[in-house]
Amino acid sequence: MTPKTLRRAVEALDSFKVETPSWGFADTGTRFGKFFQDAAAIDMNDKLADAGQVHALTGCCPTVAVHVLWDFVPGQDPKKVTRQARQHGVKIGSINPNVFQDQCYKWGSFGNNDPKVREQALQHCFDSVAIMKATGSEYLSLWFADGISYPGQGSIRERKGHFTECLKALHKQLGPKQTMLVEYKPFEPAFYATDIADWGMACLLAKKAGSRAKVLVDTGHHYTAQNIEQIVAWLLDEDMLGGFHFNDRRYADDDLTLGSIDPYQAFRIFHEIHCFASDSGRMPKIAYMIDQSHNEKSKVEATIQTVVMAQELYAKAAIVDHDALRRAQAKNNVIDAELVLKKAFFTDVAPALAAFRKRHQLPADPLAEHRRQGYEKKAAADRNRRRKAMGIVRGGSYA
Ligand code: AFD
Ligand code: MN
Ligand code: MN
Repeated sequence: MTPKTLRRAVEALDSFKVETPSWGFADTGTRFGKFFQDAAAIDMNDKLADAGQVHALTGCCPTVAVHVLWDFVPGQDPKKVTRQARQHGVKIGSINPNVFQDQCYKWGSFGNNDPKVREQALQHCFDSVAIMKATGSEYLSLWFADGISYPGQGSIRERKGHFTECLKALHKQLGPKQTMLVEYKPFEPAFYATDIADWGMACLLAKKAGSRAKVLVDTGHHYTAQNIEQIVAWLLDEDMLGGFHFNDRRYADDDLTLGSIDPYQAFRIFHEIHCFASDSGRMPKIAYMIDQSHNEKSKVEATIQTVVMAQELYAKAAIVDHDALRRAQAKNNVIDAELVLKKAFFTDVAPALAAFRKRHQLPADPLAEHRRQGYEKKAAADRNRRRKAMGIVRGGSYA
């Protein structure tokens, strides 16, 4: 790295923050089964302790995304969770309503043809906005499982109308410093027509909802051949990019750790953002968040791995020589233009990560330090003991 690229990379790392998901620390699985981990978080305090450990080691994860119903049991004071977060050195970040698990949502939430169910889903989202006010959260992160699985099952346009009305009503509840993020997903659990299936639908719905609604790009929510960075560039240009849910995927919404399958794609996404900032002279406000579930990998280690990978790819994208790129593009020098990106992508940014960590008194190798501390072993022993005392029995045969 030259002194100039080192400086650019460290400056980028200083400004890069990524939010960890509370649900990434708890027991999860697939629709084929759950495989439990001894160190999996039992309750919100455990999740915040794990998130605190990731932030203490990486220095760039000050906030934790939480899921209403999973993390805020009805009647629990959100301010208590806010205090717990502070005790672990983190803050509550985005609030994720849950309008996809209750039995009443079998035929959808905002897209349901029963106005009473739509009302119930809307009320849950209003309650989630109230939680935002208590936790001081800036983002309401909306994902809907809504859709139809068979041709003819429902009216696509009618459902679009219901979503438009509900998102508009929800937008009215937001405070001046709050933003709602509309997430899209092509399929799963609906398998014929998901109501918010792509970035265009999310963008149109967000625009109709109001000025504090933006689009959330979950990197796992695209068909295999889709060019995600092209979507990101369009949303940036429309000032409609609200944030990301980062994960990697081989086939669909696999929720694998970022960069485990295609690190170059994540680099290209970050490149579009740095390129926009270079062209426009301003870095847009973007909520970088992780949305992964760790079934094979141990949860805190997988989260540390993801965060370090995100930092590395963000720093690589930050050192692209935009002037050289523009010159090559102006002359249609295809290979030279491509080599500008490749040069940055293949630059070893370890010196910048080392300088960033030294500047912030962080361990040189966060994962090694986590293992040296024996955090996981201690957490497993503590949580197994508590599960036993609480009479929690997990697992059991498939039958
Ligand atoms: C699932 C959904 C979506 C959502 C996340 C958290 O596919 O990505 O953001 O759960 O609710 O992964
Ligand atoms: Mn997501
Ligand atoms: Mn997902």
